[in-house]
Amino acid sequence: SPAISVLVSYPMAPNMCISYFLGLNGRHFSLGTPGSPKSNSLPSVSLGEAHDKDIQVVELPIVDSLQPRPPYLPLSIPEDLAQRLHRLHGDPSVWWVSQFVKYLVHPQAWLEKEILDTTAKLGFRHPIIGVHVRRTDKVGTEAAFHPIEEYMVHVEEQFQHMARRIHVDKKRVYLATDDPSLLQEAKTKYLDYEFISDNSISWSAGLHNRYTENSLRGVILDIHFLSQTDFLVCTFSSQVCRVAYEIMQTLHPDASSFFHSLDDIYYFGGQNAHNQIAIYPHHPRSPEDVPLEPGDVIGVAGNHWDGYSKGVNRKMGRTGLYPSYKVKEKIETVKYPTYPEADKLLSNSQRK
Ligand SMILES: Nc1nc2c(ncn2[C@@H]2O[C@H](COP(=O)(O)OP(=O)(O)OP(=O)(O)O)[C@@H](O)[C@H]2O)c(=O)[nH]1
Ligand SMILES: [Mg+2]
Repeated sequence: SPAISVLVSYPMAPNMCISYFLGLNGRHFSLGTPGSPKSNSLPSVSLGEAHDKDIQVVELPIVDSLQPRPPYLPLSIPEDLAQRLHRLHGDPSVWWVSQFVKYLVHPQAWLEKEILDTTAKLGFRHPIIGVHVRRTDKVGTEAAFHPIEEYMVHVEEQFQHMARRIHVDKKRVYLATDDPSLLQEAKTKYLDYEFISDNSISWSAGLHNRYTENSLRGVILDIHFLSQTDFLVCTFSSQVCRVAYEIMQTLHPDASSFFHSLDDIYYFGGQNAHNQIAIYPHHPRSPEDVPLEPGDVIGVAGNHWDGYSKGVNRKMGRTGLYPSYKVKEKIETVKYPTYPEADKLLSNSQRK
């Protein structure tokens, strides 16, 4: 059978999104000559499963530029799993994304060794809370500045919750950041905490060193350790923390609530519309509020984390605030192929 080429097309912007590989989540294929250097010179066709075996070039563009937009992009979930997922997981959409991430980030032997060595070197132990502080190019462009104090309020709160369930021998924080001055600041301000962090990784994450192999290794380790923590305090506007949160889902039955984001709600870059459904009526109490009737569909823009969310009531086309508890998630389900033959292969190999 012909070799398959995978073309990852992504604009060479500084925003080289870590999530580009998750274009795999869709099945948008381009036919063309294998090895052809320019993916956009290829005629693009969306093909169904039945034709997969003849595909020679698989194009994985930035998700935002997928055209036409397939229904199976995040945040949708497979129809055959939906009922069980709703019962077992607080955020079925992120669970589904995490299944792909689990497969894609599986470490090779050298990385596995490096992870083990670094775990020992840093003294990474539980209980531990992961704090990701995204600074440098992000601040003032794509996200606001948040001082360390804002993160630590939530860290302290989580440790207090934790102490009711388990013995907290030491309040440990895994600190991942692209701001190398932050570790010292945190250590000076929070003497009763143990900060676990490799400051040389933060130095390597600066704008001038970022696109080096060493820096890549650093951010991979940071994401790994964040994902291994018991709770994340971060800004979901950063892909770094969202990937850590996704990986975290693969390590627990339901880790959907193991985070506090100072800004965005969870999203998958390039996702299809994220909608909610009103379950209670809302009569505006201020001009900023948007009215709700049960059943109204709201396109959610964000959670203000003060009891209110912001979104557009699609029925009336009006944007405004509404109490977050008055809606539930509207999770789209899509008929995915179910691969019954894979189950057979699995049971055959188990019998051997
Ligand atoms: N080691 C390390 N690097 C970081 C951290 N936060 C950000 N970085 C650096 O910042 C880069 C972010 O890369 P971008 O190319 O902007 O990727 P993105 O997907 O847009 O991610 P965000 O901008 O964070 O949403 C990473 O590749 C790292 O080099 C961190 O906590 N640790
Ligand atoms: Mg970026």
